[in-house]
Amino acid sequence: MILLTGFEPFGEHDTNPSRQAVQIAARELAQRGTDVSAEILPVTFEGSSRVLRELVDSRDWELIVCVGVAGGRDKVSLERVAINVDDARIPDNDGASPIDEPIAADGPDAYFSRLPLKRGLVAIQEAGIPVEVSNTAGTYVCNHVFYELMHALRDQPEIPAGFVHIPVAEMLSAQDAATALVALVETTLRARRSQLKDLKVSAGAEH
Ligand code: PCA
Repeated sequence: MILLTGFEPFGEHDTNPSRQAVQIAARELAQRGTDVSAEILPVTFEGSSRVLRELVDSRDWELIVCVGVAGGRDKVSLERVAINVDDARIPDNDGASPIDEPIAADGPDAYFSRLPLKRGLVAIQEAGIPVEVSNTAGTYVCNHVFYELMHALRDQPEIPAGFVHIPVAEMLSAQDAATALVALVETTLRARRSQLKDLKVSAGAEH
């Protein structure tokens, strides 16, 4: 069973395309024989951690991908790294605005994604969807959830897990974002089942 999470709306966003994208992706993956649970997280530092940890602990997952929207981006962003800091640009949906606070006092400075990012990049390109590898997930609730996810799974290195930012719906439809997620999930499962290493494809960037 695979876990995909999206987020509720927040800030200036009346809807959050990550919610629709994970629901469409879950439906399409189910039609192709892969069981997926699509869950929605609150856009709060405290609540997202609590809900995510309960979900992670609720069963043995084969793969977990958390998804959020990134306002300024025009491509699907496969996030490479989660950093151990909250620095809120705007208050979360509880009104909380942590500034320069560690997410886990005893945790490492950062965790890397455990998704085969370059395989995902190529698979999503082949599906015709604009995509990049991103080296920052920001310092708001998405980075927070990404960090919490990897921290919760730190003793289960066999479970691939990571985070994807998608553009706003005006930039990329939820259907196209879902197509990208399906490609990422399927290529990750194939790589894991056949124990394939990630591809050596350059995706270096200045950001
Ligand atoms: N995007 C925000 C949090 C929730 C979401 O969808 C972020 O990028 O941090």
